[in-house]
Amino acid sequence: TMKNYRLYLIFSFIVAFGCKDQNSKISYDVNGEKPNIIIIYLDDLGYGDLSAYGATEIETPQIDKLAKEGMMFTNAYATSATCTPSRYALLTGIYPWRNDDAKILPGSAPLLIETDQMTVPKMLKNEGYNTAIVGKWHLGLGDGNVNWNEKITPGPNEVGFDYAYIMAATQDRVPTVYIENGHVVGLDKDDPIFVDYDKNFEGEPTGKDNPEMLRMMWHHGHNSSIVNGIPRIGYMKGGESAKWIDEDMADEFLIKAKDYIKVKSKDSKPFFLYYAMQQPHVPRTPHPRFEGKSGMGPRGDVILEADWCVGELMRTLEEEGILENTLVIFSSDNGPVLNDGYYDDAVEKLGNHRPWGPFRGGKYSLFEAGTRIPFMTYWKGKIQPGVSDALISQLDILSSFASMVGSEVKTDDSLNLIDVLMGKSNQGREHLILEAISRTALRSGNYVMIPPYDGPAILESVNIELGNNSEFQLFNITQDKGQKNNLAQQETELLAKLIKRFEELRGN
Ligand code: NG6
Ligand code: CA
Repeated sequence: TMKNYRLYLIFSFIVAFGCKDQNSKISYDVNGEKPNIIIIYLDDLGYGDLSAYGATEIETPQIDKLAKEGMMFTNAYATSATCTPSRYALLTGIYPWRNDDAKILPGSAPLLIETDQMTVPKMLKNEGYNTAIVGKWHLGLGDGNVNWNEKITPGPNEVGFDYAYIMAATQDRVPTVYIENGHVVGLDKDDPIFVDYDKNFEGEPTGKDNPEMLRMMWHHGHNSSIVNGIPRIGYMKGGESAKWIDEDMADEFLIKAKDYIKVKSKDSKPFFLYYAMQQPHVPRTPHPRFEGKSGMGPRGDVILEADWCVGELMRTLEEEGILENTLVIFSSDNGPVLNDGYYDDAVEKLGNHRPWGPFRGGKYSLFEAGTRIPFMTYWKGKIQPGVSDALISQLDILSSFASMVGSEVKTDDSLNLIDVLMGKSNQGREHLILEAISRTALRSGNYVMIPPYDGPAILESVNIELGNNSEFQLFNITQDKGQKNNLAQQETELLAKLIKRFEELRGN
């Protein structure tokens, strides 16, 4: 009767559309389309740091625009809770825990990516792209014995970037110089640079011994060489004329990124730009234009600065007439931290701001805020505005971009989720391995399973819960975002299933 008929209709509807989704490509027909691609990547920006993601104490209108006019992802992950492993996986499509060397690197570390390894820029280059990185590298340079006064190689140019304008590691690590295609910018041959991560150079002041020279005080670590009154990690000597000015770094990277876009937008080739910004990583050094603007101290100020930079970059795309021909991805390399080694008021002036959003933990943590980050895709005219809760990882960028541009490249770890990125499908991953300082956990469906780990519950220096526990932890992350309710004792069957899956995925 009527009721049966209705059921029949619903049933046929499910059959028709359910099957279609699986078998045929009703979704975004990529057709090897080759738009320009820009990845805007922030450093330590938390899920809760943007007004689009619910922040009420800070306004980020430019980045919000990407979220509101593009697809905003609420279940997207960085591949690790720290920078080097996260960036390694972003560029290679390989889980960072497969590589024992993918840990936070000193500024003197050798190149982490093999020169014969596939990378996002290499894949795109093979498909006719011009490729560039502007900003933070932190994936090692050279062979472990770099002479900073000669051509520094191998580096980004050898793993797929046609153009590279980078800082070697982090803003708090030496050498504090820009490197353009392997050459230290502005270096005076008569004042060579030396870098050492073990011992100081004779007669050089340090943050530890010369506090009178500091304009930013160190809290933990960060007490080696002093550059611009800021104590750093590692020792450095010479290279005076090449040293960057911290307050100008945002402008410097922005200018290089804009210049690259302006030149390449006139080319027949498409381009790929990896714009790896330094904010809000320490030391937080806003340009005076942004100083005091957030009322939250330097951490808030540099987020406002980054927001402005993103607006300028987008304006450049518009002025060059390539907004409708450019796919922009915005994200962050890991979760947020307040005090990451300097006294800079990040804790004191936080007020009601919650950089970690509704989640537990932060940078370094296996809890959710370590790797759950803001992530959005924007492509004017091609991506319809929307919010997606599909499970997706930055790991998936390699295979997804490859499929978009008609390349065969993929890895086992990196899934082709181009339809999800384009907002045409909500079928994300079923599961994902999360990583934080070489420990791993499993996200599967609505659940997160964290196996037992030794080690402190809290990393005291930064005041962040690491996720370590002597017991298994199991959370329904959809309902229990703050990971307050450990279900491991009651959901024993589910736990066993997830442990098994975790072990299969990890291969042990
Ligand atoms: C840590 C630093 C921290 C930051 C981090 C790297 C100390 C005590 N702490 O070792 O300040 O530089 O490394 O951050 O030195 S990341 O975002 O590049 O992973
Ligand atoms: Ca980082």
